[in-house]
Amino acid sequence: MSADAVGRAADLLRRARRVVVFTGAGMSAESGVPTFRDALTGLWQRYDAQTLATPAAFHADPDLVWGWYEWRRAAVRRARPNPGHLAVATIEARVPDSVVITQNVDDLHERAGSPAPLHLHGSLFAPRCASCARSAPEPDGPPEEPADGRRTPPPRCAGCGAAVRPGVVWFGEALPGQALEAAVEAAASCDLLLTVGTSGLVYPAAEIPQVASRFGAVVVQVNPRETPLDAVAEVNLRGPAARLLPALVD
Ligand code: BJW
Ligand code: ZN
Repeated sequence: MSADAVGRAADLLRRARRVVVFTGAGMSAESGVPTFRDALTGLWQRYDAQTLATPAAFHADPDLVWGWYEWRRAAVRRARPNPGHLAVATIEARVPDSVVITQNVDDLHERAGSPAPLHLHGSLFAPRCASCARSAPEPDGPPEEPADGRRTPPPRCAGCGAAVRPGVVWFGEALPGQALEAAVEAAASCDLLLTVGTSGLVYPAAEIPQVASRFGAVVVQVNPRETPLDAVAEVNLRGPAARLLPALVD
């Protein structure tokens, strides 16, 4: 990674008045939260998305799906924000007109001090009824780490008695309308979009950097690997978020 590219990106960031930070799973990788598609460590290398992350999967085997998300919720509870999350919060504090848009279902941006990231793919911490959509309390505990793969029956809705489901967006489901609208609007009106740690493969979220570019923003990317977003990025910083983002705000 050339110091020049970092310096150039830092300069663009300093001059920007409206900033969007768009994040994916790579943002939290150095906090110990696995990504989805990385070759050795990605969740979809070890688990089948079709049997865990679709409405049909939950319908077919709610205990399997709920247990898997309980395991992930417990792992995120133990994780801590990394220096990259802190740098994002610093950008927000410096640039009043900034918006954080995340595909992540963890709460590490919030715990690093980002007040209200837009969660395009929902949250591990906002379960709701699978039938009437009433929000449900986050289950207590579990005190000990639930075993990976342990089936756990989901709680029942206090209103209608149906199963409670994780508050995340599964394949084939619509993204939360308000968050998506706010994200598109922020992307269309920013002057710099910083995309961090996303493969840019999952739509419609992957359109966000493309919208920013189409409306004239400069796109800066932080990712150790090539992605389809290289095509719209004016600066590509190839490296890990926890090292490169602090270098951008130093
Ligand atoms: C680092 C790093 C470090 C590593 N530092 N970087 C157009 C074409 C084809 C298909 C579709 C299409 N439009 C829609 C679809 C279908 C589908 C889709 O996109 N499929 C593609 C995979 C082909 N999309 C949907 O189904 C969406 N819904 C939809 O379209 O609804 C239509 C509809 C409208 C109206 C009514 C009804 C329906 C929903 C998508 C939901 C995605 N859900 C998931 C799971 C969330 C819950 C959970 O956590 O279990 O969201 S899938 C998973 O992928 C998760 C992520 O948010 C999402 C994106 O992944 P992300 O964040 O980019 O992670 P990775 O692992 O892919 O990449 C990590 C990156 O980090 C890599 O590049 C690394 O190099 C990098 N990295 N270490 C910085 N240290
Ligand atoms: Zn209900």
